[in-house]
Amino acid sequence: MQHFDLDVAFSSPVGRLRFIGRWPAIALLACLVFHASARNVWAADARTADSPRRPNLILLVTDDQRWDTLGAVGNRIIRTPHLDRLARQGVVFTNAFCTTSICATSRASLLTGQYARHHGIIDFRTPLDEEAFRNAFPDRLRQSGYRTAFIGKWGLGGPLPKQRYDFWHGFSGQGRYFPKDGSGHLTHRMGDAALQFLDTCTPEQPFCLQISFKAAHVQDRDPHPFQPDPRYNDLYVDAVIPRPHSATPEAFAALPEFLRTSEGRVRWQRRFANEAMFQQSVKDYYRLITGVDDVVGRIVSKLQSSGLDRQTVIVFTSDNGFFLGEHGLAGKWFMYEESIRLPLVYYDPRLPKKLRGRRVDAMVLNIDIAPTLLELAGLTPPETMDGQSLVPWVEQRSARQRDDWFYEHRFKHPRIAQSEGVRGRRWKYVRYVEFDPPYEQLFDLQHDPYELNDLARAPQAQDRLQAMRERWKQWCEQLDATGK
Ligand SMILES: [Ca+2]
Repeated sequence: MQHFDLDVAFSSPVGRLRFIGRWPAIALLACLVFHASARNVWAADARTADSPRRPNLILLVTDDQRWDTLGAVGNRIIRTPHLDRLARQGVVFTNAFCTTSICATSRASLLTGQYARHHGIIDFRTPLDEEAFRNAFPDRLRQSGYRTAFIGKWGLGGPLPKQRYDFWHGFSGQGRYFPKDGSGHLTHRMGDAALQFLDTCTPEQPFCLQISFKAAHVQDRDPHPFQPDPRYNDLYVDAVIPRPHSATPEAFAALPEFLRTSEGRVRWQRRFANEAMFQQSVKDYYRLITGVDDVVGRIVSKLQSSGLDRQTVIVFTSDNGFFLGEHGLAGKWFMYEESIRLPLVYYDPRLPKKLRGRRVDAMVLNIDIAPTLLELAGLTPPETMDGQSLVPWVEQRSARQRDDWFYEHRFKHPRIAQSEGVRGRRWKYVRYVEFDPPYEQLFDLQHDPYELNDLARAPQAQDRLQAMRERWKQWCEQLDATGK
């Protein structure tokens, strides 16, 4: 601050006149020379010390990690000490959701800040088009001077966009936890790549690093679906994972037939069909997440040792949730809470103490991440973005509370019924759009948080059903009117 005050004294007319009145001409000349050099010194200082400097950004995205698999949100079995520490020193969003619960679509939403209806990615083959890339956060940040990096599962179709990043260590498709060359578990190797990138970072240029972990996604078409690093084999061996409240034959029997015969049930048979399978699958799923947590620890240590920690914001989330046997199902896709809720930890070392260690219960979405990163970088999100920045929630500035939001899942699969819906704070409306007439569900989340009692055909709920149906229609019209 002293520097700043001195600079003002020299710059202001009053300050100059005072000097001219007292000093001879030679002293005035010396003063002006000093003035010019002082301005440069103070300006350089301001860039590094008083933090008008833009923060580094790290976005960590896990795969298929459900919202409640962090110690920080009350899971007493899973071990995630490094993420828990970030949560204690940061902000946890306890009502975070994806607008589409499947890898490719949700990742496109993370990049572009858009609903699927707007970015148009509903399968694993279609790439983002050039305009979508240009409006996505990595391009915007790079164009504004950030050094950008991507590590891990790209998850979208088309050629890998290596040239759009300054540092690229991504892969297409699903990847393998254990590569044929025996070079170690994929999560650990992604951690190595992250440290390699951080080694090349300096305080002079802000960076944005996105790591998209494969964990805790299953290894598809493998007899052993959850494949953690053997170093975690001793973890959780004595734990007994409690069966989820809605993982009952009655809950399964209450589903419509197209869900009872869905891909969710096919995969349930392979993972959760009996108690031993359930314990094994969930423990391995937890081990995969603990592996990610260790990488988070390595990244935080590296930031500290390289002096970048005080200027680096870390946002941790997942692309979608995951059933662990609820309703007799596995996988995701459908609009049940287990499938659509995300973990979301936000850590900003620059936050004052009074803003740390808080929980925000406002409904926030995967489409909010991109505008958040842009706001942190001092950029205005492009008009294409549907989401809204999380920064006002974090800084306790006035933020617009969502009353509801739109869900859509239009991936074409013979055993995954396409759905749309509206998720309000209390009411959830689901519409399986391929049936004629559409099959609807209505849940009162306040009185039925496990979604065991579908009210869509209950006489007393018909007014509410009609209101939610109208809301769904309004959302469709609004999004169709603003999209391409
Ligand atoms: Ca996923």
